[in-house]
Amino acid sequence: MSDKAVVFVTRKLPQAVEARLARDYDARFNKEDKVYTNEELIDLAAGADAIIPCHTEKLTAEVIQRLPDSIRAICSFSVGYDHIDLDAAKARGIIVTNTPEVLSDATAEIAMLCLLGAARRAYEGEREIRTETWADWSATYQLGIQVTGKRLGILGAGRVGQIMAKRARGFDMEIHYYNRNRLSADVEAGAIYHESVEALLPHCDFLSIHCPATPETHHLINAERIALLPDGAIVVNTARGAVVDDAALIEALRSGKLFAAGLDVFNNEPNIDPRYKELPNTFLLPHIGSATRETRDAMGFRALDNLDAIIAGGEPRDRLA
Ligand code: 8YV
Repeated sequence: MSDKAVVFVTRKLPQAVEARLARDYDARFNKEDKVYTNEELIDLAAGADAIIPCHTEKLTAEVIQRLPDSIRAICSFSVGYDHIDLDAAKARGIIVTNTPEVLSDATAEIAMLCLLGAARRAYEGEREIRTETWADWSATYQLGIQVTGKRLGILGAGRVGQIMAKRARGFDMEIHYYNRNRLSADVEAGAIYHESVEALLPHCDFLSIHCPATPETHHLINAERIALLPDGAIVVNTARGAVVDDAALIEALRSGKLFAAGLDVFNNEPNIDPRYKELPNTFLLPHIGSATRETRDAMGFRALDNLDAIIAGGEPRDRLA
C-alpha cells in the first residue's frame, strides 16, 4: 500500500496538474470527465484524505455531512466558493481552500470581450457571416454603441474588477465603482466611488458585474435596479449567474431598456434560460472566464500548493474554512 495521501479529483484537470498529482499523491482521476451525482461524489470520496472539486460539484451542507470521516480537506479548483457550504465544512473540521489571484487577468479579458461583443453586436455579425446572410454594406447597418470614453460601472472592485478597470482605461472609459469597502486612493486611481449599488447604477453606460454569489448578492440585479441604469445601458456578467434575476434582465433586453448584455455566467449552467439564446442583443459565452492554458495550469498548481501545505500539517495560503 502506498503511503501517499489519497486525493479524489472530481473533474479532468490540465495534463501538467494531473502529472503533479500522480507524482505526489495516490490520486483518483476522472478520465471521462463525467459530472458526478452527489451519491457518486460521496462514494468516490471513500477513504480519500482530500477532494479537489470544481464549481460543478455542489458541496452543500447535506453532501458535506455525508462525506467520509477520512476527508481532511477540500481544495477547490476555483476562486468562487459558492458551491461549498463553508459552515458545514467547518463543523466537520474540514479545511477548505480556493485559488484566488491566478485567474483575475483571464477573467478580466473575458469581461472585456463580453463588453465589446455586446456593444458592437458581435453575435449578429458572426451570425450573418456564418449563415451567409450578409448582404451588403450600408451606412446604417448593424450600428453598435461606441465604447471609447463611456462610463463603466464596476460592481465589486476586487481583483478581477480592478483589472477590468485598468483594461477599460485603455479605452478611455471613466470608471465608477461600488465595493463593500472603498479602495485606497492609489488603487482607486481616479475611479469614482459610490456608496451603494443604487447610487452607482445611474452612472453606468456599461455595468460589469464582479461580485461573488452570496445570499446578499442573490438577484441583486433585478427589475428595480435595472430601472436605475441609463436607457440603452449594457450589462456584462463574468462573475456568477445568481447575481442576476434572469426574468428582469431578459425583459429589459426585450423592451430596449438595455441595449445589450454580454454574459459568460448564468443561472443553472449549462441549462440556461433559453430566452437568452433567442435575443439578438446578447453576446453569450459558456463560462470560459478562466479558460486559458496558462490560467488553468496556475489554478491547478495553486490548489495543489494548498493541498501540499495541509497534508504536511501546515497552513494553506488560501484557507476559507
Ligand atoms: C472556473 C470560476 O472555470 O474559479 C471560478 O470561480 O468561475 C471559473 O473561472 C471554475 O469555477 C472552475 O471550477
